[in-house]
Amino acid sequence: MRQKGKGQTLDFNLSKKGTSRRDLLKICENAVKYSVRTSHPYFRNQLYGGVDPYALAGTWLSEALNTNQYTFEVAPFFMTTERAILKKIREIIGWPDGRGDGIFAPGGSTGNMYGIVAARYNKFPESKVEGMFGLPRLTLFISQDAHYSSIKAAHWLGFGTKSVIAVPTDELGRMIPEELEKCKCGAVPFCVVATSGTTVLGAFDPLEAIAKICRANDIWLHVDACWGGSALLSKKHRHLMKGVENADSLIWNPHKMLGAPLQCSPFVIRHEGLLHKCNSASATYLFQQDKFYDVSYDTGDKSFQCGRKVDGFKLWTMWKARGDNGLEALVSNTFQCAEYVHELIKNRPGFKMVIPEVQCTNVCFWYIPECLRNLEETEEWWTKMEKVAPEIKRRMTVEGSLLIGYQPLKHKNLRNFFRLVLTCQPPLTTENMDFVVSEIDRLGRD
Ligand code: ABU
Repeated sequence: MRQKGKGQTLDFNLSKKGTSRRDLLKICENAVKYSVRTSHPYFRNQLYGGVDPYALAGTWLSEALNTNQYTFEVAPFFMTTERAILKKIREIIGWPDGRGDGIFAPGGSTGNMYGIVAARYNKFPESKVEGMFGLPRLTLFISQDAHYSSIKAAHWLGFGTKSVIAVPTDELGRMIPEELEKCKCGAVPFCVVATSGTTVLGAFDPLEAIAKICRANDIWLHVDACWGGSALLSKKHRHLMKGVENADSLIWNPHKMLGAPLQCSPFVIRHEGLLHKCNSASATYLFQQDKFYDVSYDTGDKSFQCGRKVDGFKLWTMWKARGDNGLEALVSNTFQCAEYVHELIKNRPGFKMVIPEVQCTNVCFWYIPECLRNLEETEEWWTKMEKVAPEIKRRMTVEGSLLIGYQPLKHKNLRNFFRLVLTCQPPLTTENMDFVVSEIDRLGRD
């Protein structure tokens, strides 16, 4: 496999003979040269970007120490830091004395699966042994704007994607509690996955109202806070997740807004003991109960994985370095930049907002080239408009000045629009926001 780079051919083949140090160095240089600079302030393409330097140092250290996060005997320091950071997260959620349990998951999709499995186990503990045999048909509720991982989980967990009901959302993309109430029909409802910070619009589902419905109907409430969970760190913004303390479980991705290196996905659960009962397989070569130390530090059996990377330490390092106040300042700055750019775009000719207010730190808008301005928004107009974002994206990718994503939102009948994603690293400024907007204007010229 040979790929042509600018002015040189890159050799990706592997051969019997090794490679000299000089050539290896060249390969390293090329890896850097041909990789996307995701830490550049204008990489705003995905729900991650930038890296926290303290967390990166933590990652380098744990990678170099190369251990496995399943038992205290091979990872005493990291098992202790994981325990500490999970407790801190539970405290911030508002669970009394930070009680509960948790585990770092390999990403948000798996974190949602942890919540759904726990919900099923909680209602039907026999499912661990019997699987779906003998169980009634189950129903899982998500919102229309929820992340697709719950649908994948329904397949992987064997109750099937037809058992997932997508509850309608309002104009901002938030689950409508009255619609959830109406949906609770037919099969046995066992879990609602509410979202704090939806992938595209950044909507926060109303957790308090949803929790009330869950409580009244004995339904587990799992919160997918992968994207928006960082709002909990900011006194000014944590109201977006009002009612979160009623959740039974929650997944958060500090590798998204907060800039922890990928991946960093703490899953937490309010019910002590359930995670272990639900997931344990009691491998006797790892989790002997007659060890000489406190085996509650051997948390690996709560996970569905065997080998597990040290993902908690990077977040612990960042938190230790910055403290609650430092993290709050970063999150608040990011929200402020989102509010600033929203106002800037709202009042600028050629830009049209998709939703009227900022919810999380994604800002969604259309760019209207001059030839399409001040015209009636007919079907023909929209057919032309939906080609604009892909073309501007092509131009920005080729120039390399900026990278932001676009997408349609079919269930809301929204044609291709831009989603500008703001994250905490590197800390953004209003000047950065001014540049993003004027650059889109420049790239979008007819
Ligand atoms: N896990 C959802 C992230 C996808 C995105 O960056 O848009």
